[in-house]
Amino acid sequence: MYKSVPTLTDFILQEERKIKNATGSFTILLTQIENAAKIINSHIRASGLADILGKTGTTNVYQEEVQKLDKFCNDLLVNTLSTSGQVYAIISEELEKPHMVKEYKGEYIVALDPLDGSSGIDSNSVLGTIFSIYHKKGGVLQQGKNQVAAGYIVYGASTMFVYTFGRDVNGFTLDPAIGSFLLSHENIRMPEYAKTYATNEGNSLEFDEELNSYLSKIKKEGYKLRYSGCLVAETHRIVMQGGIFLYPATSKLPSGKLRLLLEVNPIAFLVEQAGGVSYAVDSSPLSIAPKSISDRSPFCFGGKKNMEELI
Ligand code: P6P
Repeated sequence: MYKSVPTLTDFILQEERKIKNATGSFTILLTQIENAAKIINSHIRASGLADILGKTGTTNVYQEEVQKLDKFCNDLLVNTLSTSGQVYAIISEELEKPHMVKEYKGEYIVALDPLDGSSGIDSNSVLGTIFSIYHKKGGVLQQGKNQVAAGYIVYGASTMFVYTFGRDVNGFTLDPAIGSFLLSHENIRMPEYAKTYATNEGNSLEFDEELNSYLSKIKKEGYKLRYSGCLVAETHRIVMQGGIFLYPATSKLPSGKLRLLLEVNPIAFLVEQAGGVSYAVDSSPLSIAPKSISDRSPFCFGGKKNMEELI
């Protein structure tokens, strides 16, 4: 008897059956994100061939150069989610203000980084998509602890869909032969301690003294540096193998660089569900009340013991 490995769709449906009076709305939403991820994956892997490489000549609200692939991914996700019938509003790194869905309004608000690490497109680096889902009743400026679900797609050696709906973290690997994400990493738990750190050492002249003394301490202890400039790539490595990530406030960026709603909160939510610890200024970023959709926050996360050592 062929024992089939659950697909992402099977898994979402079986989880839905555990929730009484579930309407299937969340299942449709997640499946639409999955569909968009498959299309993004095929474009990323073909981007060396199609004329989808390169810059659009425009910049986004964060004054970051918008690559053609960024725009493609954003437009695809916004269109897919807007027509899913499950979404009330979309917040995206590529949109100046929330996109309020006009027809087929749904119950959920989705915050997106459609293509994380896009500065690495032309160098064929690992890229990602980050998503964060809230109920609409709290509006677009909710604390990260209100998230219904959060996750990322990492376009690496293989393409994986990793997400949590607030209980545990599960990873699905795309099988290109059948075009389905298959459950490959059930209930992922982040290792409590590993001697690897990820930070942009190029900014260390702008780090505060305390942080620099922590960094020299761990270097003396033989930590390895692994840093790719793509939050999803760092997150996936640390979720799987342990370690610590730091993007602190610096003298040039006193609120840090990472976007609270689009990057910090979804990753923090997932990391904490995998048994890791996340930190903004003096506590988890999930309790920060956002003031605007473009809020930034200092952010560090890692294995429990790594974070105890830092804090
Ligand atoms: P830096 C990518 O642009 C991003 O938003 C995150 O994915 C990544 O962690 C960070 O910025 C990298 O920033 O300043 O080290 O290039």
